[in-house]
Amino acid sequence: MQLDEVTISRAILETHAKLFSEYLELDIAIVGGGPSGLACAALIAEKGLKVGIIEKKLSVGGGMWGGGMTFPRIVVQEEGKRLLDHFHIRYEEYKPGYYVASSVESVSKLTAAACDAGAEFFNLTSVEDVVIKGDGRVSGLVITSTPVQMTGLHVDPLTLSAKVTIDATGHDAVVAHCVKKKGGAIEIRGESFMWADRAEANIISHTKEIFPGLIACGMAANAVAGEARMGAVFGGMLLSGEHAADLAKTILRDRRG
Ligand code: 48H
Repeated sequence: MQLDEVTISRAILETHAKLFSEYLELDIAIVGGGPSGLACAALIAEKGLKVGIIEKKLSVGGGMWGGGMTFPRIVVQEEGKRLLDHFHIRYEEYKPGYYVASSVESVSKLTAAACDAGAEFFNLTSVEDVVIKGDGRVSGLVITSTPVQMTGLHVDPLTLSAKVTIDATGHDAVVAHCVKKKGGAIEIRGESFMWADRAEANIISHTKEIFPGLIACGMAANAVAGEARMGAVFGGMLLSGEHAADLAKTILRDRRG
């Protein structure tokens, strides 16, 4: 078979343009493809909802790739072990209740699970603002190409709509800040000191709808709530992703009535 360069280019352009156009209207927009966003995406998409993950960087995985201080291992506590099992992530028990997994395997299997469940990825895409109209809820996202953002070129963004948005942008809680910057009533307390036990115990209660249509998930949930950080223990990230998925489903169901 002879390959034609223009056909290769057209294959990429036409298929992605079609997908992108289709995914401009989402059930759930997940901003940030770190561990909490990936877990959330996989667990919502498994239920047949239309989920898009918008990730600013070239690769998803966020702060999980590097494990603890570049040692590519993560710790997951007892409560999160069932999610390691769910995503087929292998682990060894270091001490009772402390499970250690490869950070690379963890990111890869979470990503594969999200793909297999039907979530779509939009990488190199940065969220820079939100859509809030008369009903007062976050109903969409303003997105731009990360290279455009990085170079500071004056190029106008595009917009997508989402029934529910999940802020899974980690320490920076970017979407929450977008809402607050334009006068939305969100109190962002900022992350507190390292206290792993406390941070992990409280992350589920902080994973909630922080503004109509917007759920804070993962490290963003603790950052908004003024909660402690936890270092390289990741059970809370997976459990927060799971909880955000359940909340999003409930919001959609309640809105349908
Ligand atoms: C699109 C964006 C934007 C934007 C950022 O940081 P993450 O890994 O987030 P979590 O919450 O899933 O996991 C946190 C964990 O990695 C961590 O940092 C821990 C446990 N720290 C503890 C401690 O003590 O330090 O991923 C967030 C993702 C990244 O991939 C960003 O690139 C992406 O969000 N992102 N995507 N538009 N504007 N901003």
